[in-house]
Amino acid sequence: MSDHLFAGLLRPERSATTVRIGEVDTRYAALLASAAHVAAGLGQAGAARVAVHATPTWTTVAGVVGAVLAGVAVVPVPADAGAGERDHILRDSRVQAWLGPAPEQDDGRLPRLPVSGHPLDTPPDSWEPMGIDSAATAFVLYTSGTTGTPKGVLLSRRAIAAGLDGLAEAWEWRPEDLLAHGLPLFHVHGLILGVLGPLRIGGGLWQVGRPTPQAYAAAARGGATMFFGVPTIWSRIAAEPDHAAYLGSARLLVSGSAALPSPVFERLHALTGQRVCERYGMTETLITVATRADGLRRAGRVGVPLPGVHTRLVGEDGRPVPHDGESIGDLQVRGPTLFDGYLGRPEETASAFTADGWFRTGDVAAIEPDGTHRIVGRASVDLLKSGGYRIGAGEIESALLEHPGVAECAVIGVPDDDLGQRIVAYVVPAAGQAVAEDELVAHVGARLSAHKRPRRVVFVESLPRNEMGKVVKARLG
Ligand code: MLC
Ligand code: AMP
Repeated sequence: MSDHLFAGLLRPERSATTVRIGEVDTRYAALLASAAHVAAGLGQAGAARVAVHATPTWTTVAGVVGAVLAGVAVVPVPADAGAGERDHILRDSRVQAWLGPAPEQDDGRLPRLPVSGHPLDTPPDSWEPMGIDSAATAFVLYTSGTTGTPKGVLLSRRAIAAGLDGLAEAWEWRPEDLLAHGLPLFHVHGLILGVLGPLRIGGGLWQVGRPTPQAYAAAARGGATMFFGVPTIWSRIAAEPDHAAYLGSARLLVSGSAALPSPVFERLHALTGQRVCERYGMTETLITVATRADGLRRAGRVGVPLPGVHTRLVGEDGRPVPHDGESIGDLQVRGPTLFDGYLGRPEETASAFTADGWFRTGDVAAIEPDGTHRIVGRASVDLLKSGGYRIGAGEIESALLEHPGVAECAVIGVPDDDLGQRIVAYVVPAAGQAVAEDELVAHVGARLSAHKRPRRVVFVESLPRNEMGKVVKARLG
């Protein structure tokens, strides 16, 4: 079966729809023309999988859209990735080229395929949109697990189409909408929902740059009707009543990627008259559960499964947990939005699913009798969420252990009003080594993404361990 991901973009009557990416303010027609040049170039180069240095810029959007038009899989490389993480992603994904500019520090090993830095008016003469197999991989998104290096999540065109169509239905997302956000363009939230979402629907897109309260207020004044944000963004907006007030004109404020604290929900309601619409998802599953635009919006509730998605709760004993709103269990999901596995990791893929084909989210939840979900937390202390970014404690611990001044370490997430969780590293210094906190923070930043740097390093003589010798993280912090 073939399917075009950009149904909206390919409709000529939408050609005047707004596309604003930072300073570039243009229209769908120019994005399509620019992307067609990229697609034509990819066809000539014969690349099947390319890396995009996913800065929040026009070249990223034109490059990604061009690759999707051409049926070439994109591997977004986080804009702030350190050398170690970038090398891992490039090696593990076996990309054949950079599409658009490579990061400054790149070693030049991969060829670079050009993407125009500004919108083009006309498509190449010879280019026609092709039907692409909907089972083909559209993206390989790298994401952290509890241990080890980030894994490449294979997302097909059909999973993305199903996820976006489900959200369009749930949120009554229409071509008349103008979506604004300031999310990074290398994750599900900012890239799949925040860029491909409006393009599939035929609605306007406005990436505002840094997601400050001022920028969101300016977008509201400029006619944006829908806003996406992670809870950190919403909590910063809630702290600035003058800017928040402008969002009262929006049709829908949406929060996701981490739990939205109830006081932030209430404060935004008081300031804007809007109840934020919360939804829940993962890189591996896309968005599976969402509050509907016409549904009851309550603090702490993330809504109901999207069309075709099924969810269930399983207890520690493996038995079903009742959907009574009180009982909690491990949340498992099934449906058309799921990924096709971790690239090159069949064992980890197999263990992510139950024997009867349900994906284990690793989140703990309760489900009300009417199907409304409440996310209670994560089963593992080793998977953190800070500013909406998913961060594996093990990855930071491995990076710290590469420093000669570190003998042992343990990384935890400490509750934080702004970020949800703040990364704190407990470090036992190597005998005879003097090491400073700043040096270890910079050491992590040079290897991993900037947002994985510990906010604090606590030096200790030893780590608390149980009788098996395993570090007991509950006794830290
Ligand atoms: C940060 N800083 C540090 C530091 N950590 N400095 C020293 N040591 C450290 N450890 C610096 C930063 O570089 C920045 O500097 C300043 O401190 C403030 O950083 P911050 O607190 O992180 O704020 P900010 O940069 O404003 O970022 C907040 C944010 C960001 C919310 C904008 O976290 C963000 O974009 N989050 C979105 C994550 C996301 O998209 N997740 C979706 C995953 S998909 P300076 O100089 O730059 O100011 C998914 C599926 C789903 O989850 O359900 O959606
Ligand atoms: P990621 O793979 O980066 O998309 O992170 C997925 C994780 O984000 C999920 O497993 C949840 O732990 C968390 N998450 C996403 N949305 C929400 C939400 N609305 N409430 C609570 N946690 C969320």
